[in-house]
Amino acid sequence: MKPHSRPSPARRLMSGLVTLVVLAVVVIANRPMVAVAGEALHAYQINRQSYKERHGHWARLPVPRGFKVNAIHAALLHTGKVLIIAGSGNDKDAFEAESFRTVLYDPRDDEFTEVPTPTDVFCAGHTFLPDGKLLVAGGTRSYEVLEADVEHAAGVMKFKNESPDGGPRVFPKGTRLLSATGEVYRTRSKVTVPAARKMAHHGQIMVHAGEAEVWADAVAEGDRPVVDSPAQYRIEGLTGTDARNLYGIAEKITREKQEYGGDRTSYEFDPLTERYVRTGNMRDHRWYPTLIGLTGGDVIAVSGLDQFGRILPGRNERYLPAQRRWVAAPELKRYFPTYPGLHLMADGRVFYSGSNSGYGSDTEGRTPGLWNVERNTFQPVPGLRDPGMNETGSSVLLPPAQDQRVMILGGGGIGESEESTARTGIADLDEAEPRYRPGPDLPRPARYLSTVVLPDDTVLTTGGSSGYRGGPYRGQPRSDLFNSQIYHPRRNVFETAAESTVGRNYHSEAILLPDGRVITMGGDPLYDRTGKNAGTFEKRIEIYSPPYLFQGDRPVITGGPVAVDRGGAAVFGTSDANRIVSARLLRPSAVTHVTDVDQRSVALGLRSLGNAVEVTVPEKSGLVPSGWYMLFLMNEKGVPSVARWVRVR
Ligand SMILES: [Cu+2]
Repeated sequence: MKPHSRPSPARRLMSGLVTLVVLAVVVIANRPMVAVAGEALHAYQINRQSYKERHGHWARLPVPRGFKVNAIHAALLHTGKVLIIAGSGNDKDAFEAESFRTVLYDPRDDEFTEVPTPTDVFCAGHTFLPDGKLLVAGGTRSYEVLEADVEHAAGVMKFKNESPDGGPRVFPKGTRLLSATGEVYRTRSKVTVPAARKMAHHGQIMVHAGEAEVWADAVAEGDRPVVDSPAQYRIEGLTGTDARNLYGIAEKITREKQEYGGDRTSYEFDPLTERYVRTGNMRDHRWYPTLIGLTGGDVIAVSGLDQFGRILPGRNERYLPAQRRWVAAPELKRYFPTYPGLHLMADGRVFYSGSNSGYGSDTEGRTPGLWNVERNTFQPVPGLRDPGMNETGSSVLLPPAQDQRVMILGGGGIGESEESTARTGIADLDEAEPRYRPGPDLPRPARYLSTVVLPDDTVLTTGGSSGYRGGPYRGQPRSDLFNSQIYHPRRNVFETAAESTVGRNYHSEAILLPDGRVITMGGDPLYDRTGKNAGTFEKRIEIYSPPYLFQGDRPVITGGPVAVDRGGAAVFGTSDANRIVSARLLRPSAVTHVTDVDQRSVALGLRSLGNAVEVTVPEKSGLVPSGWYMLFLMNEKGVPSVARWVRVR
């Protein structure tokens, strides 16, 4: 992408004037042509070299017919390909047909390929492991049922087994339970109830009943089978001691909305074989969990809805990569809303920015803070403006990661609130008592804003909408945002970038490509253009070329090692070593619901060696977690090389 040389200012002014005069003549001669002329003028302006140099340029990516999927998740693999995961793609028909999708996109030749998707990974969590595989855990076990569609009252039935003898008991799907008033309920799936356990407690033998939960639906329609308070239910067909030992208990049986249910399937996606490989299941079912790697190499899964759509009450768990299995982590009990925005800090603590997506208590778990995952203590980080507007906001570890500063951008009120905010806040987590300080406001209030760390220590922010899922905002039926901006941390300002042409709200994502461009995908509006009918999922893809790609020649990395040690140095060949002013390792993104725990940019020590540069990698694993990175070299004009993939050990 070598830009042509710039014409002289006088020539550019002259050609611009000629175009304007021509356009003016067209407008005057033919009034209905005004709109067309306006578009032509806009197209002319954004395609000028001088405009691209200042604001960058957007282009549509043609997607072949069979590969248009609902991009719910996206991750950049160390093979250079983009993993785009839909699962059922928020499409109930696809879910019921078990049509789950994943595609790979290769930005080097614009090729798409299909990947078999074994289960519904829609709304799973994910993060890269040190070996470059993508851990994907959770997903969708059941779709939501809106209140208006609940004809049969339903509830979660807890089967109890008081008998320590006779082993586990299995009850098939459709098992009938009876209330004291004679109402009948049927189980939605098979349930296996473990035997009771005998435990010695202060010298006494105590019996703990075995328990297992299952959805139960009333056989009769309407409100009569609704039960508002906890009650016990008889299992039809049991007699004698069985009838005494085995029974059901439900907190309530209602006609309320049934939330999405989580799944506990877990995979490592292998970038080399391009396949999902099963690992041990999670301990809990999780829908909307955040996965984050810790300094020791373990990953934790945080928050999520369980298989009955209930938010997990602080139960988090740990993945042991060497054993490919999940273990309970009661020592990490802490309540967060779903998809919490978490960032690994240099000292191993986890910063919860406050941003989150979708579900959770109005009050609990909403305070930003530093989570010490060794001791399970939490230091609140105060000072954030609009503290009630973090849902569907985004947060990012500002570049370079050494600064230890996290920025939160936008967000909205809890639930389907129409409120949203333009505020940003920045917390310097190196301070002993860190607090959020105001950052510059976004041009417009924004939810679902994507943030992408660029190799030149800036952050692209793009997409989003002011209203809930692109819907009504201040009297307008649709509220997608097309403005993009680039945040400059050193100067603490947003600079206007070229406007995107596709609106992206809920279920959208943007990630940095190894060639320095940014790909944007997805968007899941609640309504169509008129605001009256259901929206359709946005399947178009755009690619943004930042201004640094229009400044002339790019540095070239000609060679170097595939792996480097943390704390060590490595030499990379480059033709113009004396022009290289900075080197950065960018960890590839793995993003969903604008939550990108992985992305970070690490500054490297740099020494010129004539026809090569020597770079030094920082020592702290909290700063440079083990894994694959993109090495970018930047010249004195801020132009990055195409990245070279390097594994940090
Ligand atoms: Cu979602």
